[in-house]
Amino acid sequence: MLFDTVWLDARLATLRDDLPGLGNVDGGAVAARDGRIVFAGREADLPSGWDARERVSLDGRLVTPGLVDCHTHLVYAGSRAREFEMRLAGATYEEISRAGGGIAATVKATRAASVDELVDAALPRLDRLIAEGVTTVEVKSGYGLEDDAEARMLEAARSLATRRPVTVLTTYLGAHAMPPGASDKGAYVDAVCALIPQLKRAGLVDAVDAFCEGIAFSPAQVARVFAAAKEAGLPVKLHADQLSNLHGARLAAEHGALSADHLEYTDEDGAAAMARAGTVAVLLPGAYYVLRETRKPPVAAFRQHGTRMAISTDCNPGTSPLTSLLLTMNMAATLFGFTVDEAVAGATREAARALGLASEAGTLEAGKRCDLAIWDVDAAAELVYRIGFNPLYKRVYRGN
Ligand code: DI6
Ligand code: FE
Repeated sequence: MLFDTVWLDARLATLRDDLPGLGNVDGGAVAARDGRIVFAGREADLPSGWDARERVSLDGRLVTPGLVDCHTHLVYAGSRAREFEMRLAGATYEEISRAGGGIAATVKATRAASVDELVDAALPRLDRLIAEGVTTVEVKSGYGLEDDAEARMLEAARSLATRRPVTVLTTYLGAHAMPPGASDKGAYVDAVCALIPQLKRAGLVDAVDAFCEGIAFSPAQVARVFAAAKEAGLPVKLHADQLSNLHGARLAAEHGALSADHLEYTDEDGAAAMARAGTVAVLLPGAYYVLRETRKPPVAAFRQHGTRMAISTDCNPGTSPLTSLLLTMNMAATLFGFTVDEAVAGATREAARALGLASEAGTLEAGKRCDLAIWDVDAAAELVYRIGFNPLYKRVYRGN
């Protein structure tokens, strides 16, 4: 068999679901053809008579699947650094909101930006993720909150994938917050629902998200958005139980959502419902940290019920200005009690699952996209343990 490229003398963390731990393989090799993995396993088990256009020896380095950041608000304009200073000086989030800051400030700047300006603003953030081995990233809208601006955000997100070697999945989050100045939530939810099929027809959107919270949208309003998504043939996900328990986790599970995200206030019933539905728990320690939250997501209940757990940066200008998935892995361990295996799986296999990409990405297995992160470390624990250190040796995207 002729490979395009074969990587030899590697230690693999395959993340294969049928193997224990990280599915480690010592003395391993990965072979690629046409951008896909055609072999991942022990070098000694390579098919007899193989040949390759390119052979790369990795001198025992660790290979993981390319990292997957499955929940970001990477596309937005403006900065909220000044607000951060105000909060450090004692101002509350509500005071800043009333003074025109908060989400409204980002909405104002985002509405004023062209698609090109949104792309230019997002690229430095995307580049930080890529520099740490991210090969797939999800990007949400939700700072336009009017049809044209939401569409521009999604266009910018789509355009990122033409500017960098990375897979971008786009999510329409019209139900993120009420547009500044508007007060009729029912009417705004109608508008969100009406836009979904148009965005789908325009090829701008891969999934639909909503923010279920007292300060955002009620479970009944979210259910309407989900029904419109289903009608358009789009999968759904939910910002759920971040600040209070509105039973968003159960709501997401009942709608067969790909994921429910945040989940600090989720109860055991919600965790069990998610496990039954196969809805992934996406935990976002960056937002937990920035908000100085003290209530932790119910990790023990997720483990007990077998709810799959992913982690993500939640990169956004307000509550998680975070562009490091490695730091996110450390935070998940330090703040939420994740094991090393859970943290690595959470940023690879489970994050891919949260995007509906379980058959395409997230593990080193024949048939999947050949997206790799090659690390200058002795053990996977190094990826989780170190803070502010990037040991990426090389990133491979679709075999290159
Ligand atoms: N949850 C959050 O914490 C952020 N959005 C969301 O759905 C807040 C975003 C912001 O402040 O800009
Ligand atoms: Fe978010």
